[in-house]
Amino acid sequence: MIHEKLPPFPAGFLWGSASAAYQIEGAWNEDGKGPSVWDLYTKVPGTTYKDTNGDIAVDHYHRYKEDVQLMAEMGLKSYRFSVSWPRIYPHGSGEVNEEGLTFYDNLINELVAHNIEPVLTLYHWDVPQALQERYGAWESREIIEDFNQYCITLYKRFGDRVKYWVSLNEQNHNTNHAYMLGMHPPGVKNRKRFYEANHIMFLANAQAIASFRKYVPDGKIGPSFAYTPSYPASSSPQDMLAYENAEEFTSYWWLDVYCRGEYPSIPYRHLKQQGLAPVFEEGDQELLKQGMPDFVGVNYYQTITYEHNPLQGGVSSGKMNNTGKKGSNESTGVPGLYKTANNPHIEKSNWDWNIDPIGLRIGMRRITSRYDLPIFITENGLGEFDKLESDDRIHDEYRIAYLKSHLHQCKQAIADGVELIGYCSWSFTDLLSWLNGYQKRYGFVYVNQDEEGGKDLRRIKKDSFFWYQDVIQTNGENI
Ligand code: BGP
Repeated sequence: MIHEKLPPFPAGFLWGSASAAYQIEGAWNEDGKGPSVWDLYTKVPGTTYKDTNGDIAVDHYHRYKEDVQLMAEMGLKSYRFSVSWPRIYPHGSGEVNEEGLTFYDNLINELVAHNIEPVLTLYHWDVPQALQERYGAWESREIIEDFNQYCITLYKRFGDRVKYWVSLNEQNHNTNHAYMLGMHPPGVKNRKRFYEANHIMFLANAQAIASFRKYVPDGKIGPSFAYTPSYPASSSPQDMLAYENAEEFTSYWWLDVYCRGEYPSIPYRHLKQQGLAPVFEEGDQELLKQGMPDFVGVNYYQTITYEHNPLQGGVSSGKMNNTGKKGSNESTGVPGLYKTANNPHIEKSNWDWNIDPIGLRIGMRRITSRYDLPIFITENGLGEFDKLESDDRIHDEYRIAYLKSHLHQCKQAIADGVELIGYCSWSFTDLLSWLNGYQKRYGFVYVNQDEEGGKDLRRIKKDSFFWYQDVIQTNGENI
């Protein structure tokens, strides 16, 4: 579709930016917080880039007022952050840590005082270590009730001021790394356990949404999905089939459950034949149907192109670029289903992520056609090396170009008929990347922090800060 004229962004559009507790807060063992799985995992040598961990991160816990001040100066309309579960329940369940609740109370009040809509993520990967030890966290159905209780505690405490909620952040990405690639805690490589843990997470997500209806009846909730729309490497029927497989197994497997309460039938049957399909217990189907969201949260960074992958001798997992050395990414796949391929039409970042703004429009259209739900972009951004100049400036014109081109495609998608309610860039300040340390930066605000530590953590506005400030002020008129 080529539109002669593009409509403006809707009034009240949630111009925002995002973060996650583990990546910004630090204060990992302060004020009664218990450890999360990440607090332990990152201390095992070799698990992260240069063995970085979130003990200090960018010290947002102690500097949240300064950070919110910067958000207000920028004119942000919304700010997405996550609550650290072990800060609220140090032992995963049982006794509530009042000091943890107070921290988020203060943060939320600060946001509201500056007319910034808080968007609260309930789970952004930092499950309490206590639950990992007690019953294997997401591998036990016991977690459904513990997660539900934790969510209810937050609904009751913050539901009066927080109207936008994200249930689970990137369940797909997190479980893929945790149970297939062995790169997130608990570091497992087992397809059966991957599908079982996912099923339990789907149930926990549905239960949390069902409770939300009771406690925050005027609020809106949805999961944030790491959506990486698929392309075929060529028009050969074999590549087309690989692309269909990829879209079913890497996208609809999650989106269908979130938005329809059902697994897509073709992949489910395939996994069942292989003995890998998740086990349904009585009541599961009904519960999944209770988890229908108000919006689909989309975290979009790139598209991925797929090609035929033979069953015998096909590619499985390959090396991932976590160093910023362009070209070091290797093909990965599932033999008999698909493998990733290079897309020669698309530029790449230094971490080999495909820069594809039109892919965002394509993805949003696919979601709209299939589920007809509003979309909230809860993450989108460019991770790159930034250079701090001697005059304390950061000229990140590459980030401006990235964000501008993606926002332009949002406008196109709105013209296509996508109901887009908001856009949160990733991220507001620079922060700790789970596996890539501090050198892969995403923020509008530079934080003087690196892998070696010991820096003063001061905040410095990048050129993109002023650019986004203008975008918000003009409601995206010049995009
Ligand atoms: C998403 C996560 C974020 C963030 C982002 C950038 O998958 O939800 O927490 O980390 O990706 O990823 P990375 O830090 O690996 O570049």
